Formats: sequence, structure tokens, C-alpha cells
Amino acid sequence: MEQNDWRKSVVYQIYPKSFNDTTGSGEGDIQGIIEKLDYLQYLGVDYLWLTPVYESPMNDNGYDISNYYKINERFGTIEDLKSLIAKAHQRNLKIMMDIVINHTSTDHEWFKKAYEDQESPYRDYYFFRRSADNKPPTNWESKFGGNAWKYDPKTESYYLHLFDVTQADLNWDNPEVRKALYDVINYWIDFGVDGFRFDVINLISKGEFKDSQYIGKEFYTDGPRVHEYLHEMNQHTFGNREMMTVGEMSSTTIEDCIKYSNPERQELSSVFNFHHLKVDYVNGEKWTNAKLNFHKLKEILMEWQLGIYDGNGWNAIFWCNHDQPRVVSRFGDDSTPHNHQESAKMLATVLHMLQGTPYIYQGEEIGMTDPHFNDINQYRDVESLNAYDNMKERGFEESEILEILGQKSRDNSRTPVQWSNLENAGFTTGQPWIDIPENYRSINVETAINDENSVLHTYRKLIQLRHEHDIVTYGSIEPLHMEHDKLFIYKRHYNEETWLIIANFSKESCEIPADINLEGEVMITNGTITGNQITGFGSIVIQQ
Ligand code: TEU
Repeated sequence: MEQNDWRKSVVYQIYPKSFNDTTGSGEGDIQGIIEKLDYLQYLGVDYLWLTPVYESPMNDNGYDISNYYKINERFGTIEDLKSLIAKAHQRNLKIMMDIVINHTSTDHEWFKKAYEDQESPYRDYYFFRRSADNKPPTNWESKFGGNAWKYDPKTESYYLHLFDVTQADLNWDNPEVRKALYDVINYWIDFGVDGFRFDVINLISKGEFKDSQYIGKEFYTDGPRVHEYLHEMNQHTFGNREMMTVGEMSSTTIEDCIKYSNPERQELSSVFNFHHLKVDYVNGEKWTNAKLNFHKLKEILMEWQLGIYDGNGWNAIFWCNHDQPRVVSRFGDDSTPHNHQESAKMLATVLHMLQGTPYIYQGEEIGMTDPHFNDINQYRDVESLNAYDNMKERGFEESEILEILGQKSRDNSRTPVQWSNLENAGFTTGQPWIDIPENYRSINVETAINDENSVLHTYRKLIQLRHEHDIVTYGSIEPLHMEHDKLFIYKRHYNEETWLIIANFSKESCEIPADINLEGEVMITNGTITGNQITGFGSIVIQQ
């Protein structure tokens, strides 16, 4: 296999606002990323995905772009970005930009022109609609709560926003819009970036505007012309270049994801899906208080592993990102230092031995936890604040709401990276934009580097295994003992080689089924195996 095949890569996600602050503003910046490049090289990752750093009013922390060609002053300048790319490349690190082209901020000049003048050609860049009875054109709901249509009294019409009211959906059916967006992508290719992450890219083709039974999802998810548009985008931009692309797919299907990522179709290189992270939802509802359904987690992960492999597509695999709670608090156990360490290592091992491209979200590699906020004033995220208001309106008790937010809020992952045990975790000399959990005194990068048994060293080793053994990238997968209540067991196969992976998701020790042969060379492990007993949150990878 090719030495520099992107498939062998590990991606590290940076949420710049919370990464590293060099100015004392309380928010991270691009120079802060440059400062930490040596650390990222030491960790061993290949790509750095920067969540949006473009000009933005920051109502949704940069996913509301007002100018695709400008850098947000809060993060630095275009020269800073140039320098980041050059310095990353010197260390063999590649840069992936986040491209948000399903919508723009309502501060974008296209939207402003469209809003101010009904005759403007920009009007058709978005979805402005009138309705006979002056009600919203459809009953679709915004993913951040409320109806997805915002009324504009001046023109007595509505515009569509599947997310915040300040994130207006672009009309991809208009060829001028598509051309303008391909220009944006080409600008960043010429600038020197190595790949792209496309935000909610499977929502770009809207289909019919009709009332819905499912908040509108069935009309715009994997919509009628989405594959045609993605192929066209590929051909006009990154196709035929050495670029890694990943599409963020909301509520998608295996069938569509094969189409998005099968190389023959020339759409994208790989896909994110979220089904495996909805295993602590109640009836598909996020704002609920529920425990992990372990069987469902295994079932969904394996269904996607097998389905995508068979269809020659490519999965992006992940536990964490800036929209999800911290995995160690969610599917592991952060209640004691021992369980915290062991469950973080076990979760890392299970994920990194799966087929696909693994993503590490900043801080995950040291086992950062949810902050366990207990006051609504600690929250910053627009989605969480809307959910709070909505639950209040529905009569929920304050304590119940805080419990649910504590479990599900996107702010759980947005607290600053814990670099050291110095004040503010070494993140800023100013006032951090969001509170930092007290546990930074023991859970921080500096302590982790100096402790050879830390979670960080497990991540380093897992990355190294992927780079050194083709089976981790290319091997097929065989699920085993899916009925087991505590153990996640699977094998990987490649040519004559087999690897066995066993992980204990419970805090109690557990017996490994007798038909599992434990002979072979141990590639990585945490906890201990005595006879056929594996300790709580233990995991092991055996080459056979
Ligand atoms: O997220 C898309 C998305 O659908 C979610 O992960 C979303 O945050 C979640 O469903 C809310 O419950 C992407 C970005 O990752 C997110 O940060 C943005 O807010 C969103 O798109 C809009 O651009």
C-alpha cells in the first residue's frame, strides 16, 4: 500500500476558541495553535482540522460565516494562518479547513443585499418565500428550536434557517450560488490547505417545501440533488488533487454514505455520521436524561463498519467533537481517578482499532471530562440556551434542566484545553470565555506527558500502531459476542493476519467468553487479564 495514503491518517480537531490563548483575551487564537505544533507532532497526528476561523459574528462560534475570504480578528490575521500552514507543513502536519456552505451568516453581504432589495440577484441565493395566509411556508423546525422560517415584515416573506435565525440556508439549486461556493473552496486550495471538512453537507439539496411529519428532515436530508451537487463540487474544486475531504452528514443512511465516499463516484473521501452517538437519547430526543444503551452502541457501530466496508466507502470514526459531550464522562466513568484513566484508555482503544479515519478532539487525548456545570449562567452555546428556554416553557424544573444540559450540552466539549496545572489551566492569562473544570489540576497535558501511564501515552501508541500496521487501516472487521452485556469484542483481518480486540465497558471485572482464544502478541493493553478475567474498563489488542 502507498506510504502516504490519506487513509492511514489520524486527524486532530482544533476548536480555536478553546485551544490556546496568546493575547490574554480569554479566547484562543491562531498563534496559540502555532505555539502547540511541537506538541501535536509529538502526539503523532497527521491532519489538523480547524473549526471555522473566518469572519463571523460568532452567534454559533464561527459556523455563521459573514465573509469566506477573511479571518476573524479574534483569531488573528490571514498572515497568521499562512504562517500556521507553513509551520505545520515543516512538521509534516496537514491542515484541513472547515467549510460551512449549507448556510451563511445573515451578516454576509449576499444576505444583506438579498434582504434589503427584493429585486437583487442575491435574493435567489437564499430561500425567501411568501405564504398565502402569512403563516410560515412549512412546519419545518430549526435544529436549534422553533420554526425554521423567519418572518421579514418589510417584504412580508420568510427565509429558511435550518439552524440559528442568523444562519440563512443557501439555495444550491441556483448555479450562481454553487459557482460562488466553488470559488471559495478554490481560494483555500490555492492558499495551501490540504483538506476540507464540509459542515452539514448532506442538507444542501432541499427538495420540496411541504409540511412534514418529521420536522422537515425527510425533505432536505440526503436531498434529491445532493449527490449530483457533490460530484459537481468535486470536479470544480478538489477532485484530482491530493486532498482529504470529509462530509458531516446529519441523520444520514449507510446507502447514501457509500455514495458520498465511494471513490468511483468522485464526491468526498469520507463521511461522519452520528447514529452511534444517539444511544443515550430517548425516542430520538436529545434533550433527555438517559444512560448509554450498550447493545445499541455496538449494533450501530458494527452495522456501519460492515456496511461501509462492503460498499467501498470510508468512515470517519470518532467519539468526540465540539458538538458532543466528552466521551469519558459519557460512555466511561469520570467519578474516580482510576476509573477515569482506565475508561478513557479503553474507549480510545475500541475506537482506534475500528476501520476508518479516527478523529481526536482537542483534550480527548488527556481524557478531558465534561465540566459538570451547575448554573445556567455557565452556559454559552446558542443551542443549549434555546433548549433551556424551551424546557422552561414546557414546565421542567430548573434542576432537571441542568441535569439534562450537564449530560448533553455542546458546551461540555467547549471548555478550554487543560495544558498545565497553572492558573486557568495554562490556557489564558485573561478571563476564560467559559469556565474551566477544577480537575485541570490533575488532568492536563503537562502532567500527562510526564506520566508514562497516562491516557496521552495510550493515544500516542494507538496512532503509532495505525501508522506501522496496515491491518488497522485496511483490515476487514468481524464482530464477536454482540450479545455480551459488558464486553465489546471484534477481530480485524488482513491478508494472513488477525488482530483481536477486547474491551470491558463496565467498571467491574468480567469473564472473557471461553471460545475466545487469547494467544498471541499483545500490541496494547490497559488493566489486566488474569486467566480469562479482564479488569474493569480493561482493554487489550492481540496480534494472532
Ligand atoms: O453541526 C450539525 C449538526 O447537526 C449537529 O451536530 C448539531 O450541532 C446538533 O445536531 C445539535 O443538536 C454542525 C456544526 O458541527 C455545529 O457546530 C454547527 O452549529 C452546525 O453544523 C451549524 O453550522
